Amino acid sequence: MSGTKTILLTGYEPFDRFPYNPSGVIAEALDGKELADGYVIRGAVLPVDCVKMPGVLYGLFEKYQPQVVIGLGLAFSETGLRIERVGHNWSEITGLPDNGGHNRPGIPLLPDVPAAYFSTFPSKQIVADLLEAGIPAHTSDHAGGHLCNEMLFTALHAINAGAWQHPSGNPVIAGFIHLPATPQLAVQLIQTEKHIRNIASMSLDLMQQGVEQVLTSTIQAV
Ligand code: PCA
Repeated sequence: MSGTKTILLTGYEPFDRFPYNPSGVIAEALDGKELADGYVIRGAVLPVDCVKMPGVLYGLFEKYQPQVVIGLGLAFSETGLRIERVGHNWSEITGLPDNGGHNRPGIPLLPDVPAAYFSTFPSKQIVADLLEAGIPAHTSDHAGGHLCNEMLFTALHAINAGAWQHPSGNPVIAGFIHLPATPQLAVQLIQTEKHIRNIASMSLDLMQQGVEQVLTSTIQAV
């Protein structure tokens, strides 16, 4: 179902050495939830595959025609909700390959387009509202070189290039949130990865409450 007041909320499937990804779990849990002012969340889980992901994301945009597009992803050593302000035209997947078996040495995502775009959600207000709600959060100007940055850059480029438009004519708002590990995931990694001795974590409930707060702060700015 699409509508003029749709928020597309994406998360990711498990990847790398993480058997669980809170971002996909939260995106699915919030699917169908109604927020203030008639906004409805459409949640979806993206593949951690640098070749397939952009096509899946474009398909979701076509299907839902959202006014707001927010991505979620796991940043396992993070200490709070990390509000990403910049999507870079860069892809660097070293170490373990993505779920499609791809590594990337460090290449532009798209040739002949800008090096970066700014997120368009109200990042400062979002952090202020999260802190006010008692949820640790901070802004970040680098979303990494993996699939999370690719999602943010792909969305911002599609909007800036005019490929993604909302029926109302209002610009589509986009941004990305990195999430910490859950306590369960932190324990699992400490037990199984020799070099990991401590990892910050946050309960899934608190993260989900934080994500809802981000969406509420964002629609107030539309
Ligand atoms: N986190 C990775 C990709 C998928 C995810 O959940 C990232 O931070 O890029």
